[in-house]
Amino acid sequence: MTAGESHGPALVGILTGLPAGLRLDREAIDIDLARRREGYGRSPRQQLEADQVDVLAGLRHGVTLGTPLALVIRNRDHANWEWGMSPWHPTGEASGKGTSPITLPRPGHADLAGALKFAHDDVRNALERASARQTAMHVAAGSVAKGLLAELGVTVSGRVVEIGGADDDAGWRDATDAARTERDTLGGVVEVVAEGAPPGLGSYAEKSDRLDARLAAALMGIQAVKGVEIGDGFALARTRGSEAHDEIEPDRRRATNRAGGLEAGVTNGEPVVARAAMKPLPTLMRPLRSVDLETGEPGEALVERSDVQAVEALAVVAEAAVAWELARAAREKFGGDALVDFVGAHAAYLERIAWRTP
Ligand code: EPS
Repeated sequence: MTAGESHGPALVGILTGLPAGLRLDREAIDIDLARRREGYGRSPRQQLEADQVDVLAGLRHGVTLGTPLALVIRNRDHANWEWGMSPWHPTGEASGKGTSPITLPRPGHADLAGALKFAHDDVRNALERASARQTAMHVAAGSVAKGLLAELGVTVSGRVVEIGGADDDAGWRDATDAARTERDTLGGVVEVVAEGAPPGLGSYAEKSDRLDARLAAALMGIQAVKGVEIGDGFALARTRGSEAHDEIEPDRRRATNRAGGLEAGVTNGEPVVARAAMKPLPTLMRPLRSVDLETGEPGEALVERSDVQAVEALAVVAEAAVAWELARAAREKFGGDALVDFVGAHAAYLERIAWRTP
């Protein structure tokens, strides 16, 4: 569970279900948080934030206690919004950012639907929580999940596939530069691969147990994601069965992995492969048509500092989302209050199915 507004005092996360005895790697969490900020298309906001995690509960001397782990990441930018985003009724003269209400919703952001749904007169009350700023906490949680998965020999890594239709590093930069010059934004595609997951994570007992469904929900839950596919996904719909499925070799491994490591919502021992498609970001420096919610007059949507594209950040955030879901599935399968029980159950299971991780 997380809480936090983009320009409020802090992002908060409470992580439950971790076994006792897991040593957290503080540096690894900071590295993941820095990776999320580093993309070429990010806004100046990213130089402002330090994104360091403080732990408030659930950890002693760097080791989990098997109790809820409480994390906080403070928003440095809040200093510029102290009056505008004050949790309590602000005192003194209005100063800094966020002091006047926003009434011109941006197409593509939470602005209009959020203002209508929650009866907000100021669109800021909707956009602050919907903002992708909260992905910083999701990355911290994903980093913890990766630490747990590492105990089972599972690794998870995300990468950019496309930005603005370009599929190599130089093309991404050119496309980002062009969009910046034209005061426009871009989207893209990322891929996450998890290696070393044993067969048998997830289930087909109920549709909500299916790990592919859970991964899709986790990825679709990330801001600006409009499409998700597992393995060859949509391309499979255009092939024949004889070309679509991954034949089983004598050692029970597969020569191909079109299924993306998931059959019937259960891992099959091959790498888990998921892709997510991100739409172009909705805050445009050349704004689209909108309507003033106060006067009903046509107008131009809100313009404020934003990213040109955040696809590199999505690769890190998607990696965290996949790690979190895999860790949850592993906890369901192997249980255990203490890490030693969890790891032991995994080892016993691998022995029963005579499965060796590569
Ligand atoms: C975002 C708008 C921008 C992004 C933000 C997501 O915020 P700001 O207006 O403060 O520059 O920078 O992302 C982050 C702050 C972050 O840490 O990822 C939005 O509207 O979703």
